[in-house]
Amino acid sequence: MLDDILRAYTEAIYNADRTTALAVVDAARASGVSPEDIVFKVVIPGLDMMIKAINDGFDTNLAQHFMTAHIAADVTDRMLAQFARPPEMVGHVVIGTAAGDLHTLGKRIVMGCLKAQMIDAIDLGVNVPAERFVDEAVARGASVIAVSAMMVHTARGENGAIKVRQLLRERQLEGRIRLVVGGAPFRYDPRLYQIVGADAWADNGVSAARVILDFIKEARS
Ligand code: B12
Repeated sequence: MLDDILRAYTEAIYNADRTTALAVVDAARASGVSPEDIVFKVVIPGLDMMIKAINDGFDTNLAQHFMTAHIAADVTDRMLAQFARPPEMVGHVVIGTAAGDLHTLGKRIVMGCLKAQMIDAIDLGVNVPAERFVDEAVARGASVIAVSAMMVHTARGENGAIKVRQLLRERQLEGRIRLVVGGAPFRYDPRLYQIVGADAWADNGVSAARVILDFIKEARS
């Protein structure tokens, strides 16, 4: 039965069809499938299939990418509330857009991908000052700060990732907290992440989740 549910769910997300994806999940719950099975045997495998399609260069588009992450985050949030035992998060990340930047779409996709991988992604919103990234990361025990910047001046600017790096260094947090960046300017110049002092970058939500998960595992080992 789970195979049929996964097939129907995957078809819906490939069609960027949120209504059908949620209906598949609701029908599965009504027929007795547990919230844990929905997350681990439907949502995450569905996301993995989309990751594979993107990596293999199949003809996936932004709507599919966006809706997959969005639906995954939505369903995961709803199912987590129904878990028999609270699930163990694999780690914590603070994420936001750089100071001066109000673009939200990319960050939302990344968050969806993180949540579906059981990563506690704490959304600091848009136009986030560097100090706040660092303060919140410390307060929330996050092992990764994720900065999204869509414009050249917010990606390279003095108040963005460069300042976050400076603060991490000054407060001697570099061994504990990794800095990951993303957004269009990093795609145009794949060396830019090093120039702004980040530990890594990723060009989409799926690879972002992979890079961040690797850093979380490294911090736990
Ligand atoms: C939509 C959009 C807007 C919308 C934003 C709506 C919203 N709620 O987000 C609105 C209309 C509000 C807007 C405003 C502006 N925009 Co605008 N905008 C865009 C546009 C068309 C698409 C951006 C987008 O959403 N892309 C889709 C998402 C999914 O892609 P993404 O952000 O790259 O995210 C993916 C990856 O980069 C990665 N990623 C993203 N973040 C992160 C973070 C981490 C940690 C990791 C690992 C990965 C990662 O994963 C994501 C998912 O796959 C771009 C053009 C373009 N083609 O990029 C211009 C663009 C970014 N905007 C631009 C400009 C100039 C502006 C304005 C200044 C315009 C104006 N004069 O007012 C304002 C700036 C407002 C501000 N202070 O931020 C310029 C920037 C130019 C530059 N070189 O710096 C662009 C490039 C357009 C252009 N060609 O001129 N914009």
